[in-house]
Amino acid sequence: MTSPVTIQSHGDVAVVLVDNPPVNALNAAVRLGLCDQMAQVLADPAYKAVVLACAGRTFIGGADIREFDLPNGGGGPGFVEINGFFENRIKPVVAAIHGVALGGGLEIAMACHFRIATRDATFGQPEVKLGFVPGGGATQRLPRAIGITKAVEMIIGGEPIGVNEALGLGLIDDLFEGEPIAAGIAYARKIISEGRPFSALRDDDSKLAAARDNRALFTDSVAAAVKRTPYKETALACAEALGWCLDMPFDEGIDRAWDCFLTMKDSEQSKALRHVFFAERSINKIAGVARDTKRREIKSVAVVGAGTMGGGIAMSFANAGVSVKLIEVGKEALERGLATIRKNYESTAARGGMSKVDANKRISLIQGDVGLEHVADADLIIEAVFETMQIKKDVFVEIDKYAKPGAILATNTSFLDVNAIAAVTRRPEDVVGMHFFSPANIMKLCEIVRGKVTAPDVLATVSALARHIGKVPVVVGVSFGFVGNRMLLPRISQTGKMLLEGAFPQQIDGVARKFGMMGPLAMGDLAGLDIGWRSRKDSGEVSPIDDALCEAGRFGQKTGAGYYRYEPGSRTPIPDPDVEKLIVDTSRKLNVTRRAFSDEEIHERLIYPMINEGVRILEEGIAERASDIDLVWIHGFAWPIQTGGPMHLAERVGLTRVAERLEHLAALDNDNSLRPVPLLKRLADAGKAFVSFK
Ligand code: 3H9
Repeated sequence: MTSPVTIQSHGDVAVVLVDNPPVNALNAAVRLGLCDQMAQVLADPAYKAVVLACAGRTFIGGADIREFDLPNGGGGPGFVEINGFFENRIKPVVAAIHGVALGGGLEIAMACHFRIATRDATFGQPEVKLGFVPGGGATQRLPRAIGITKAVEMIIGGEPIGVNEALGLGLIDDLFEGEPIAAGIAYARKIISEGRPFSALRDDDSKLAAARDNRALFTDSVAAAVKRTPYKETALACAEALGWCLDMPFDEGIDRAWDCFLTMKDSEQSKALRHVFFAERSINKIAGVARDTKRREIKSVAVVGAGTMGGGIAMSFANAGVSVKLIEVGKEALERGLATIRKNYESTAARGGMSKVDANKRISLIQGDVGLEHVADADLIIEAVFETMQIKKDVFVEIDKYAKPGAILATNTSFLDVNAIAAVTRRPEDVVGMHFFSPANIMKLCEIVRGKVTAPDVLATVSALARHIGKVPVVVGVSFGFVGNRMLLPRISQTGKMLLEGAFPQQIDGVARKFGMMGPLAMGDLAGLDIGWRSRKDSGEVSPIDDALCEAGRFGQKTGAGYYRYEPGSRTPIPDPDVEKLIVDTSRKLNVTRRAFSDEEIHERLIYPMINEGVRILEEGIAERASDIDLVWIHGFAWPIQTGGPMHLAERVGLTRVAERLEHLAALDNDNSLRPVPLLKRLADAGKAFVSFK
């Protein structure tokens, strides 16, 4: 088998070239190839210097994450051995970097004596986002390269930096234009001709001196970085490993960090985060849409409806630097919408969340117009009007009248039938759902709802555009509530039932919070209880506790009281004895005997019926993959990413156990709707995973 690592001989310079598309990940073959080829070039007296470069679109994107689940990590040499070759004291080694140098990629580059890069290169240690500390030496070399404070920021923050910063910090030595191989050779020749001394970061503690003298430099930067990250547990482990570079010899720090990496990569949390990493890549593969599908050109975007959702959607575009037109049917509604947007940006700027200049720039990217005829020049029109079928249909008839041929007509409906909306137009193939989640300028999810006849290029175009504005586009099918809201319904029903039968809001929310999510009742208060109440009045449905709260004028945060009470100006929910009384009275009125709920039962009732609905969604083909459902919940409902989403969690708990507990709940409540759906039973009985279902 040919090795993905080869040697190119250029006189007295050897180029060690990695060619392992798509991102030159360090799998076992690459690691072995690096060791073999480096051993060879170091031993060959013909070479005075070595260049490490990569073929394809990027330098090394990191360790091959797919190998982490293999026995023995896929085999092959480890990082200590590989880095030893690059860090040799025999010949200078230049890393010529283009694209990204991430994780193990940057770690190998730091073992080289010199690093040069193209202007568009980026450098980072994203391991924290995968649930482990960097294992290939970054915790010991990065602080020696750029100082401990910045190293803490990069390793705990996990965000990459660009070349200007890297150059300023001394992470790289120079920039180059053009091809990495030619540039690497030229740089190596310069070193040889100048007889430039070379040394390894392991031998240079100069940038550690300040923090060794004043520990607070380290501890303060750790405290600030840990405060900002959602990955607290891993961040603390990274901090501990970084501290070793101040306290112990280099080799000991390297060995301990490696051991720490090995343990952490096998944790449930890391498995879940890796699942999310691959889930986020797999959404690019849409059934029936070829990867090279030609996308429509989107030069101008219009959002119809300047309410909360419309405004949030417009802000999402402006935040990504894309100009957008906000359209209303009346001047007053438009002005109110634009004023809210302005206020949002100004208050973010006042809090220090962005500069005033930036806020003004974003405000100026949103232009308002009155009248639906103004959609005429838009390539994409996103409707975000009131959630009523007749209103949506009326608006689509109008949009269809004015929109130019080839324009994409998207609806932001959160529940309604996209096919019925498409059917009122003369171009149903151009109609698609783009379901943003509230607050639309913050939440990353966008459910791309595929209608019966939505054209493949429409799906490809809106998915790419959503990605361009920083959203996570998940293609879903038409169904009441699509994926996210449909799965929310069983949770709402279980929550109402538990309240009526014996639990109080703070207990239910406490269980959800412990799991890592906002409590469903505090969330209800935030969203406003009156919205559901009004629509139940129209439909004749009842939700006894919610209805009783609304009848008492408790609409949630907006009235200072809902499931909780709120001090003026505060969003902190405070348990309220009046609510407990109202709940107990409602139970009594309905002759429901109250009982105690254990936290475990609450947890199961909140989560397992949702999972059951998720499996039904999968079985019906409304979601293409179980991992798509996980992304919907992580990016649309702030589901704790560390658990990998509801479907991943179900697999880790065991599908058999989930099915058994659902049977138990169904029997307890005498409620067949809680019984495990056939696919769940089938997979559980066969010991199979969701991925086996097609
Ligand atoms: C690490 O290095 C640990 C160290 O401390 C060492 C410890 C000893 N492995 O994102 P894309 C696949 S941990 C395996 O669409 P882009 C990806 O799944 C690692 N596969 O492209 C996709 O496959 P497919 C630290 C990987 O241009 C294809 O490549 N490194 C890996 O938008 C294209 O990916 C990271 O966390 C990988 N490491 O972005 C970096 N990376 O086509 C993770 C990618 O079948 N990677 N794939 O769907 C990234 O951030 C982006 O992929 C990158 C390219 C910026 C590199």
